[in-house]
Amino acid sequence: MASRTISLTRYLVEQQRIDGLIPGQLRLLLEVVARACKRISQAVNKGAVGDILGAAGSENVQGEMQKKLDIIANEVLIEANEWGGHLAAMASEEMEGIYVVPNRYPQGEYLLLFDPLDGSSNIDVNVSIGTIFSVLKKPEGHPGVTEEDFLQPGSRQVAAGYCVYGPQTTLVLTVGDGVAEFTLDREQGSFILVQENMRIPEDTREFAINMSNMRHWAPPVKRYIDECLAGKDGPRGKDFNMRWIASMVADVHRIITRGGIFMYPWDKREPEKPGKLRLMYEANPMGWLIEQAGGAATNGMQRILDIQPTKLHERVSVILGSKNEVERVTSYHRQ
Ligand code: P6P
Repeated sequence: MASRTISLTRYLVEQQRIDGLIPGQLRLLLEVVARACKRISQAVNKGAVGDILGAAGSENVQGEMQKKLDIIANEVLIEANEWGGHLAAMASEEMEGIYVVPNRYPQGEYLLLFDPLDGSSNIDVNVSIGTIFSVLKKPEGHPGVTEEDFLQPGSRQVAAGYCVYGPQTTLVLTVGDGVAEFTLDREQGSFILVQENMRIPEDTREFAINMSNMRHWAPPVKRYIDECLAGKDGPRGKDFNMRWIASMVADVHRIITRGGIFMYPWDKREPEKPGKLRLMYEANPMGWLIEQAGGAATNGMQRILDIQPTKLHERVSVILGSKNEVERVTSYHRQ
């Protein structure tokens, strides 16, 4: 009896054959990223045994203290992707500028952006973390590659996904034809398809936000959360539950799996910054995945994927998840 399991490789080959959405070079890119995620998963799973927990003693471009695993994950993704000939350059949360593929390797037509290990504050306490990635095409018409080539709105992505390093190691990705989920079978060493066409319920009773920031929120966000907290006797007429893992990958995976709304809104602690999360390698890939699964993603005023970036590490306010809830919060911003 032939195996009924479909590996990531077989899924990508079949998708390529069926709808041409995955040209050969993009299929190669996605397989290389998945292989890098497997290696990151092995490193994460070692924990203290691998002497890789704790601070690296350095800061990243965001001014955040780097963990050893942040740097390891970044290096794994760079080394896995630089020689294959599918990329022109990469950009990472952990690096100030872009990483242009060295001349000793062939240059490709894709640009890869990633947050190599999102949720770093959870690494040392054994809570789920993950890798987020986004793929753009290098603009044609000029030789070489510059940072400006990366500054494309999220609607121009050709692939996006994340890998959650949790009780399972799960890869979720889209190339614009719905969202597919793969779980790592460590015995085979392969990502196995477990779900296609993931769908987010349009309504939810579960919100995800860091409540400790409540006093800093803008009125529309405060109004929305107050209504949720008022429960069935309040204007929403139903009780809500709250989850906040402080790992965007884990919160988004829960929402893609069972619905919910995730919010990291602007707040007045740093009024000059539009938000904490990054547009290019957190909000854009997650926003496209959420939309491809039937949800919505805005910054409170406009669709995340329509935002024209002005710099590589641009921050943004993020409201994403179950469509009807995101539309409600966004409508409060417009009143
Ligand atoms: P806070 C992790 O550092 C992260 O970038 C996201 O993964 C997560 O949703 C958010 O920040 C958590 O932020 O302020 O609650 O620690």
